Amino acid sequence: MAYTRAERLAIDTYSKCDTREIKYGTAGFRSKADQLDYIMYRMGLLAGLRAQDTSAAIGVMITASHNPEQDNGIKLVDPMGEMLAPAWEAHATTLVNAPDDGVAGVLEKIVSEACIDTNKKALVFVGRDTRPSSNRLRDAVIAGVTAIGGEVKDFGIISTPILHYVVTCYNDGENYGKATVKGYYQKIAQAFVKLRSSSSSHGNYDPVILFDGANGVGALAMTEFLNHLQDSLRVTIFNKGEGVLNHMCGADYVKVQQKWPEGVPKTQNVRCVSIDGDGDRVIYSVLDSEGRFHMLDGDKIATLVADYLQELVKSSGLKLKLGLVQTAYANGASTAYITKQLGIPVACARTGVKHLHRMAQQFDIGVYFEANGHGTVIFSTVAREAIQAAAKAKEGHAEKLSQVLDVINETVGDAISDMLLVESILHARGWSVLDWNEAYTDFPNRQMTVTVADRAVITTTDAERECVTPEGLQDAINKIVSAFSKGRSFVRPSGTEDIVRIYAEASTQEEADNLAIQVACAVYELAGGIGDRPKASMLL
Ligand code: 16G
Ligand code: MG
Repeated sequence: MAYTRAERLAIDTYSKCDTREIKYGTAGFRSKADQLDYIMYRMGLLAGLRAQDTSAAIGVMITASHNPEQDNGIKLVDPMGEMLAPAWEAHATTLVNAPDDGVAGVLEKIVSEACIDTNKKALVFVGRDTRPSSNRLRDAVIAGVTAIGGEVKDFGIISTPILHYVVTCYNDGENYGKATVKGYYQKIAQAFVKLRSSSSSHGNYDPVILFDGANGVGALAMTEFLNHLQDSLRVTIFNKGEGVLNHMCGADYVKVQQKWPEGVPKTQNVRCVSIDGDGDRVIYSVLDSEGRFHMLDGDKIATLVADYLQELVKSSGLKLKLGLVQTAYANGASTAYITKQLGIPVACARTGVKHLHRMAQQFDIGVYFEANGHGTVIFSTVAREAIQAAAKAKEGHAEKLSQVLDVINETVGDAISDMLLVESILHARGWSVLDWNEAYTDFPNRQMTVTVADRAVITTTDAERECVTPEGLQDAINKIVSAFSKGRSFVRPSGTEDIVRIYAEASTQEEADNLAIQVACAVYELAGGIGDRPKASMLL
């Protein structure tokens, strides 16, 4: 097929406005929204080819997640809800970096390299977040898909996990569930309500929740969930869209700033559930009777979930290998608790859900969470079948385990499904959020960022825990860390922004702050820092 028409549109309507080389990053392309039109158009073209390549529907999500409202981004979803395959990330990068009059050539090259039958149907599912720019960018994606003769099913404003869910369901012949937005709400909500009615323990559990919707799509999703939850939870939704998206609220703000979100009343002893701008991350927090702030992040959720699932597996007499996947950002206290107290194996993956997801597949039951609240649980086919058989035979808690399985959105991290899972476990255990928080105490930690001329000079190994280049940087970090009690620190180039990230952990907050500043200075000196030298006022 000649792609003359596709190239014509690339030149006339979606002309490239950027000459910088850009790369399909951790979660696709992300930048200021006004620089994205040509990228969206080209990703529409690519999604169409990928659909022909896989003979399946491909998902396109338009969102910049927790980034500021003026940003936007795009990520492609492969047939079984996974992130785009690495070979296609490379195609995406090539296509986006081609000049306008090189678009047809790149498309032809992809077709020949991947041996694509271009007569095949190309079906693309498109979803978008609530950003004002998402509407326009959606049109650019549609223009791309249709320029190569493909067809679009536009799901409108939906959360990222809903898009992953409908793509998966459609492509697996609706085994996993109905491939509709309504089907998503119904499956997860019904499983939750059923699980709750079969569990009797209440103890310190209280169904009252303050929900921080980050002024984004998650607030809409929670509103819809409430229509299906039959009053099992008493949720009040704040930051519904009246304020600016992700601004001083939402999961990323609460996690990084370690602060209660703006816009949510400071009611003591009532938990707040914060989600991010596209509804795939969740963070819990609470103010205790003295008004002290406690945060329960992805690590705390992972430990709660892994511990509970392990208990259900054991009591059902099942021999399934359960493991937990974290990243270098996992608090050291959580890793120690999981391995020493719970006896559950822990693996460490590079940042980015796709890396954790792949590593979690080595277990029968793989629990994976980033500290930032992004994660889920995945079950192998063997595990799923064993659980279902044991549930039928009414062995131990197998029935409960099979109900838990239905509350989980396995296709990708899903803030609300994760929240419902946490609520199910707290309810079953009869725990308040403060009871849950007592499992272990986080080591004080701090994050910082440094801007350098070229962040690619920093390369890492050992799941980003060690720097390979620039020379001398890791030695410098080791030396700095050795002076701190219980010190740990690592640096990595961000996959979503043009910055280097620094993480530091130590036995007091003051030490963690100092450690972060010293390591940031080492990065600044050895990796070509630009702008102001790192100082205390730049701590995140
Ligand atoms: C993206 C990733 C998230 C990761 C974050 C790291 C997905 C779907 N999302 O949001 O998992 O934690 O990037 O950002 O993979 P950074 O590279 O800027 O630190
Ligand atoms: Mg997100």
